[in-house]
Amino acid sequence: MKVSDYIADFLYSKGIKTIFGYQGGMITHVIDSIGNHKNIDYIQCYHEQTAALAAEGYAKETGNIGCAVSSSGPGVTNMMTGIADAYFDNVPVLYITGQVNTYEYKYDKPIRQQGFQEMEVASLVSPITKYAKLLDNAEEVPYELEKAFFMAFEGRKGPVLLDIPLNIQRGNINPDKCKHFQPTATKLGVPSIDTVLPLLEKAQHPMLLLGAGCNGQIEQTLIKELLNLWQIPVVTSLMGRSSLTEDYKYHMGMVGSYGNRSANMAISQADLLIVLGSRLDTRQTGARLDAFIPEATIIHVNEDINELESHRLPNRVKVHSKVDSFLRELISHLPSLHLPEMKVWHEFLKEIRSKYNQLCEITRFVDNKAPYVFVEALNSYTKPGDIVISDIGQNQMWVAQTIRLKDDMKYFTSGGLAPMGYAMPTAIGCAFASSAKNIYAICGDGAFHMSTQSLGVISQYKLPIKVVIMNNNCLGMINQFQRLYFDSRFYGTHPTGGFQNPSFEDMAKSYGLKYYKITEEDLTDKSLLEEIFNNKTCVIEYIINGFTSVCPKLEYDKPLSKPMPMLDEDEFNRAFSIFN
Ligand SMILES: Cc1ncc(C[n+]2csc(CCOP(=O)(O)OP(=O)(O)O)c2C)c(N)n1
Ligand SMILES: [Mg+2]
Repeated sequence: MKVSDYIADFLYSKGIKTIFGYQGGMITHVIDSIGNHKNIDYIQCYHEQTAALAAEGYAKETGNIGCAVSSSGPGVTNMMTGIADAYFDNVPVLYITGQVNTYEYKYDKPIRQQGFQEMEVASLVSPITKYAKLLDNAEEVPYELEKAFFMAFEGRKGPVLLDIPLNIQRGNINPDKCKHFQPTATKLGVPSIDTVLPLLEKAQHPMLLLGAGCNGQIEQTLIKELLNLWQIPVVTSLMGRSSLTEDYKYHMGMVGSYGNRSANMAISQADLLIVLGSRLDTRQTGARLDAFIPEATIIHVNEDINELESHRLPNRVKVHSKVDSFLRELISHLPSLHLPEMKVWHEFLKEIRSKYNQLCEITRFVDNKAPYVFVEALNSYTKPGDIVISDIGQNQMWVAQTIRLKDDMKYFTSGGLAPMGYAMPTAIGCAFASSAKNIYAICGDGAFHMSTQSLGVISQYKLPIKVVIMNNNCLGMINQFQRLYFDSRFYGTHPTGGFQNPSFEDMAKSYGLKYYKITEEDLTDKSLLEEIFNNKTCVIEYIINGFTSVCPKLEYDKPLSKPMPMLDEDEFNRAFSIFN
């Protein structure tokens, strides 16, 4: 059997029905076999970065593995942004890269390159993959595919890469005679939570922090079950943002450097924080680790032992466990626990939620409200089951702070690598993976410009994607930084600093896409918005005049409870007076 046909069959047997990629000489056999496979669609993505991120979107949406392919050399370097993104955000993706023929490959020769577009790949991507291998022996292909697939899901999920020379792709094997991989799963057993239970019984102000590890269906169901039994207040991380809808009474919002003020104020009063499936990075704790609930105990639940052991926060009880196993254990023990009542704690939180939620924040503190008003308007048009994806920059935080989730709605963004140009490719992957009727890809003008070739795929397949350009005519996130720390010298971020956008209207139209240009005034025109949001596929350019800010935003040396703009001391102290 031809190796490339075997690869296509294998991918289909693992439930992969769409594969994203970009053509090139060294991957032609693999793409030919995928294209010829009657049950797999090959999607030419017009940029390898688009393909790599689309495969991630596909994996996130299906809960299965995604797959992207590219040719050697520049094809691989273009894919690396997506590979790194999948690595930092724990997304299982199999990347298959073409390589020059084994007889052209330089191996250990002390030269830079022997074959045209040859590049050593496995070592290059090893820090951003869970497993990466050059397959220079056709007989090993079955074993390595099985191993790579296994590795992508083993423990903390992530990307894997197989680099396959052209002559191996076109070679032949007898799969029955090849070696196969025998997985030896290091399954995490049931966690011992005996040490944790007395902490729960002692806590007057317990709180739950939901991270990326809570986004799965199973975890979400268990969390709801837990909250039915125990009304413990909740905050989420950016990546755990869609693990719980905001209608839960004690959902305090998103925590962190750009978190909601309500969440950051609430968490500061917790005496016990149960962190589920989050690595507690500095975007959540703020850079002042010493000021992050120093008196509280943190129960840190994570399946990655290295995250538990390497973290710099001292006041943690480490629980090496998958989130679902921990939750099951916790739920089973709850009825026998004597948990302190939370009347005062709940009262305080209700007050904080009513005074410092994001809508209050916008009304009180945001000068240029236009971006937030748009997200608010979007909240009235999104429907259960929709997918909202935000890019990177201010737009990401406007959405994360303000979007309201409805049942089965998902919100995706990039947390670790945060590459501009994330939203449209990810939306493409989601569109091929799901039956969601509405997918919103919300981009900044900078990021849109950086990933415009994605419009080609969106238009070609008439994907149910509404692309929103939050056009503040600058690289807003960096521009806000320059206003804060660089005396408003706007190099590279603003028209006064040499930054210029093309006509997005012409761009959208050149791809044959329906295009709308709207401003804040148009947001009150219900029939116009109905018309726009009723489009299956379109580009919406939302013009934002003037400088824009994310609010609240934590300044570098401040504790989490005091984001900018800071409340005056009196008001701040009054907010916590219930405890005095
Ligand atoms: C590929 C890449 N380059 C640079 C950055 C650094 N960066 C983060 S946000 C940002 C500005 C984004 O501008 P825009 O897309 O217009 O979004 P806005 O902040 O204005 O909403 C930049 C340059 C990045 N995250 N990714
Ligand atoms: Mg911008």
